[in-house]
Amino acid sequence: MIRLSYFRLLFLGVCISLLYSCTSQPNNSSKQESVGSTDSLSGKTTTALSDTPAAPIVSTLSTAISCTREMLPDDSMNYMAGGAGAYRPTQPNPIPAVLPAAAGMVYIPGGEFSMGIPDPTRVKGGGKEAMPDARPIHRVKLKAFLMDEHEVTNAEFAAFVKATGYVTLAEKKPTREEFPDALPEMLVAGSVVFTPPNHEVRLDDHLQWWSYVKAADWRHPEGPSSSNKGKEQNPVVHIAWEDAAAYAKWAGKRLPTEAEWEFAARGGLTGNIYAWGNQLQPGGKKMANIFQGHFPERNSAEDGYPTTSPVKKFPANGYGLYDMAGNVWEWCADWYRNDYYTSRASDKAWTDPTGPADSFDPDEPGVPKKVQRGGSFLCTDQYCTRYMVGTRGKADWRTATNHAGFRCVKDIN
Ligand SMILES: [Ca+2]
Ligand SMILES: [Ca+2]
Repeated sequence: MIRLSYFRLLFLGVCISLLYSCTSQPNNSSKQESVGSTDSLSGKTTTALSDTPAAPIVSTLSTAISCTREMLPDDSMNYMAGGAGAYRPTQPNPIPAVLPAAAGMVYIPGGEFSMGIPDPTRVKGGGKEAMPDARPIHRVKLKAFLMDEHEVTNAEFAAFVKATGYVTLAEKKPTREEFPDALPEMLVAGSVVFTPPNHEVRLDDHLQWWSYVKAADWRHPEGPSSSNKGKEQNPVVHIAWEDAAAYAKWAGKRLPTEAEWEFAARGGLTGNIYAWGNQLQPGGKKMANIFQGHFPERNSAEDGYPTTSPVKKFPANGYGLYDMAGNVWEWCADWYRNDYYTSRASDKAWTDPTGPADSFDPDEPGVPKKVQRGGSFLCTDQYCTRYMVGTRGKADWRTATNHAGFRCVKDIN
């Protein structure tokens, strides 16, 4: 990225005239020490009081930050013209002197923040989708909670299966009752796998790179001849929503609401495009496992990972959360409706929202969908820029794929 001082000075001049509410305040939040007696493989946790006093959560972000910081002048103006002026400062709740904690989880203070994203097509690298489902930007207020610092791994999920004998949806043979029109050969256990063509294709038909693969499941992420051995620290994949919810319940946790997920992903910042700021690769540094090359046929994997990466290989955000952009999509508790944010159009702060009562996606009416967030190793500005922090994803809640997993949250009693 070009980061010439001349442009930065010019950008500052532009922003002084543009910014009114699109700013953050000095952050007074705090970072916890990891304490507790949780077995990191089992995922089971017990909330315990840390005897470690609170320290800054966002220690490097204590100076004033605008939602257009580090943008070039055109991007800054276009971001504001796209609606970024609706952002108001993230205001975290007061931080207790002694933080509740559980091993492998981080304290998210909750508070008020502005949720959603301006039209990203206006900014460099913003992709081709205007994403109206993520507007209007609206105000949300949340209680504090704990969140897994990383996506649930294969090792953690294996411990769950070992303890419970749980069988995922992908491992079960689909029934004639559920799919009355399916051909007999299609009624086999399996899951959806990214199977890229060997040549350039139009991007208007995702079936050109997605296939239903017999016997693909969390132990066999690319199909029966593949294995997750050696990938114990990679996020588990081929997880339907009910599988994620079952794991969360066993672990004494739950899936995050969409609002909790976004608050956590923003890491204390206000209105930034990414979980870490406004440059996809600040100083040339890869910040997330996404897709490089030419989608879908040529994955150059310049970030080191053509598929999933072990968790925590890329920098954490301001709250100490890893892979909130990319690696695998993460299931949220909420149903997906494309018009849900429209119902939030108000100056009031919506308190602890849990999403709409039902699901509707005009792209596939009649298919119940849950929210997924954060994008995956397949996201690129050529096709899907949903590693941008305010964007929304969705998926059939009974479909598993090899680029979707989850992480959990836990209430603070
Ligand atoms: Ca990658
Ligand atoms: Ca992720």
